[in-house]
Amino acid sequence: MSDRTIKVGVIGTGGMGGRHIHNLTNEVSAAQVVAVVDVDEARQQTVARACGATYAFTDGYELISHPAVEAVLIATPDRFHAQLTQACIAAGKPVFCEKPLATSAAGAYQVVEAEVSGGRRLVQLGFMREYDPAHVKVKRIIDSGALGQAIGFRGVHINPPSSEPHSLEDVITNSVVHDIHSARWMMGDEITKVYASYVPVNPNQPDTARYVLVQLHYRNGSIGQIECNADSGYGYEVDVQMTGETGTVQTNALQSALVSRANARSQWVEEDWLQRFDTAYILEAKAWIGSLQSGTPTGPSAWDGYVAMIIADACVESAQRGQPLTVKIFERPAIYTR
Ligand code: ISE
Repeated sequence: MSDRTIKVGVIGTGGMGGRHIHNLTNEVSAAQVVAVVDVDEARQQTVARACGATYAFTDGYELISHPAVEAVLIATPDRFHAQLTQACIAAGKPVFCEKPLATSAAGAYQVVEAEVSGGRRLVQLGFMREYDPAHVKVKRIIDSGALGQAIGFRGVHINPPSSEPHSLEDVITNSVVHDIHSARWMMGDEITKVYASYVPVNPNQPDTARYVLVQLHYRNGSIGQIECNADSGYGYEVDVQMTGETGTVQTNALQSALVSRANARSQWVEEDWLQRFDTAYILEAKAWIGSLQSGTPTGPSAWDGYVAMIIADACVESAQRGQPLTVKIFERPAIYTR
């Protein structure tokens, strides 16, 4: 394990990119943000000054090929993820890519193909629920066998109030994709069938989604369910529950204190994922930088991103057709050991 500093370039300095830059600069002593990219030049300059980055560009590909950049973090809008990740692989640079890996399974597969043909794992994907202490506790208990064999997964995902209607595709590939990954990771098994249903924002806009429910079937005979509210109107919550043969285990919906006052009980609800998963983002960044120091890849892989997109695509199609769909998962290439 080396303790050398890893010089990171970050593409995208908005909400998520800004948080990653903050964490890499202030929470991960072995990381140094040396370059940033944003099409918004004013923001790019402000962020570069604040984190001490020497280089600032408007073009992600310029950052990827810059010799001062050893590793890349991608936090752009989803539609740019796959191509930028492939450029990092082509340059032989380790890359942390925010989820989703691509906006379709076909796009995600191209990343997997590029990584496999290079013969080594370079990609870590931002399915950060794997670093959330509440999720990790549930996973440990289920994996310990204390509740017997796991037979059920339940994921509840409540998004903050939203002023814009979201498309069905967007809700599934941007939000539900997290729960799809959690469903695979928690159960330690593959999903073989999905049945998705949804309520559009209004009946005249059937390509929008306000609320999505997905039923899952696993290869091992277990079943699962994902509920996603795209516009809660009140705050942000993410929880998982696992059912075992002899008991259940679940994350605690809210971490805040329970206040009783004037004949009422209340609890503060987080505003968004940056608040709810603040610790997870720090632990995720530490794990990524640690893995670059040790040379041992860790965390969710491009394969996980690809499989999640196969299932996400199937959910979109299932919801549109109103029918359950069988999902075919291909053999996992040898470079993806976990
Ligand atoms: C957002 O992009 C995230 O990644 C959050 O973790 C997720 O909960 C939210 O639904 C997404 O829109």
